[in-house]
Amino acid sequence: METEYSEGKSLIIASNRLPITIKRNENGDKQIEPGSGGLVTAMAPVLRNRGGTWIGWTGDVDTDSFEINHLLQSQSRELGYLLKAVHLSSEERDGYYRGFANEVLWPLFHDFVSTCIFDPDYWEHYDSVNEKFAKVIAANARGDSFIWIHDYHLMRVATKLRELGVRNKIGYFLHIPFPPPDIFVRLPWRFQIINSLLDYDLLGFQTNRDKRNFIRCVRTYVKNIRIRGRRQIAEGQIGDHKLRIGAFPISIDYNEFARMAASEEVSRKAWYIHEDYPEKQIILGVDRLDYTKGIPERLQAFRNALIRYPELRGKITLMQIVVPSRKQIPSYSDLKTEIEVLVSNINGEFTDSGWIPIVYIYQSFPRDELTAYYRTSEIALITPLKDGMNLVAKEYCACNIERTGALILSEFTGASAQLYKGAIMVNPHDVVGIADAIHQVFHMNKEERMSRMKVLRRSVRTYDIFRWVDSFMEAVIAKKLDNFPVIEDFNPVDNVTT
Ligand code: GDG
Repeated sequence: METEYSEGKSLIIASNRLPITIKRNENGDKQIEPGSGGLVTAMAPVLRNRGGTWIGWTGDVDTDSFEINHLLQSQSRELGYLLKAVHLSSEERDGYYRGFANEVLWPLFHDFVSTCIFDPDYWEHYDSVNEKFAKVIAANARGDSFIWIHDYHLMRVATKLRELGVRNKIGYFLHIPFPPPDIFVRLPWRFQIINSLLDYDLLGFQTNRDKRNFIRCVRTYVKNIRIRGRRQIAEGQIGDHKLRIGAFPISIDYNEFARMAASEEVSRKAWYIHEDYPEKQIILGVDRLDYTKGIPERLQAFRNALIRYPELRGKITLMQIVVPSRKQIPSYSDLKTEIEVLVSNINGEFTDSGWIPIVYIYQSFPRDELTAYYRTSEIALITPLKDGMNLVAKEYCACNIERTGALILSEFTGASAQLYKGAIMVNPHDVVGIADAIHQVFHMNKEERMSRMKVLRRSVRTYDIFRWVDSFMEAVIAKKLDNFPVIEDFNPVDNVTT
């Protein structure tokens, strides 16, 4: 899709973190390594084509800003677009990032209301750091720049930019779910947040459900707004300000994952991984350490499957990869302990000669190694209690080049809207239902697996990350909004067969 923006208007991206990591070399000097996620891959050519700028925090605090800016400058030359840092003090990091973003918005938007810590100091820092971001953006924006803000850390940025007199078009994409009104209402700063979101020109959500939740909140808590609901993209007006509200399910660089999975190196790695588990089906779980990902419930479901279906013992191995995350937040280290106790109890209960039921890995892997795990596993078990999208599900499908893998997927992931036709859908709170799904998939014949995987792979291939970027940018300026494909949410009633 060719858009006005892809034809030359400059682009500014702002996200909490810059797409880089700062490391120290053997001499102790700082050096920068570029990031490699799907978003960076998709945005890099667009940014490069128009000399764009990516603005964000480096992840370090109280740093020598002169030194960091200098390092970013030379990295920018290599990348072909500019990287600009927002520098934070340790107080700002604690209040804005660890506090308001990760102990208020993250749990609230994932329906974990009782986990929220509504500390007014967090809010003050969130507000002032959003202003700090806005100042850096304003200093780098040109008259024609399109400004694209990412995620829950930066909801107030449009308001701050407008206060600074910036009149450019500003888009916003929320990577996590948007809660329904009865949850959102608990937020002490609900009016500030919702009104800030209405300052954007385009608001993007992962699914239609998130978009509908947002519109319901707006209708409940905002006066004098008109919203005409179209199916994929709605149009709103408040005073003179017009905005668009759409669902844009984020995706992955499908071709890159499929290519990597087919490479000789990954094929070899995949073979070596499976060699240790002969004549067993590997069930793979890959998650950041996070209470939203449903890891304890998944382990309980696996245990339930071993109890109720003894023929599975010795024939399946759950390989659970947990990637370290947000270590400084106490609830995350409690979760780690809970998972480790469960793994050890289940292994203690069922281990038999030549078979350990659960292989637990607490580490982060290089991408090619992760791809080898995807490729070699017969089943992916993805059961978050709530997830904006879940890219792991899409990556598993892209890497399943033999097309004999099966995907068991939580109905509370954003990915379920797109993948429910090929996946086996489960309620992640229902340990018996997940156990039944494991049993069903274990016995599923090759033809059914292949026809399901074909549907999954086609969908991920068609709606890849490049299409996602294009459709978001197109939605800012499109004259007609009817051309955007409608992706219906999964409805559990579709699963009921009796
Ligand atoms: C948020 C939202 C939304 C995982 N382990 C390793 C590794 N990963 C990569 C995966 C995948 C990414 O991390 C995880 O993405 P998810 O989408 O599954 O989950 P969140 O981190 O919670 O992401 C989520 C997403 O934003 C995008 O909008 O889908 O709902 O919560 O890409 O491959 N990468 C490497 N080593 C690992 O060990 N290199």
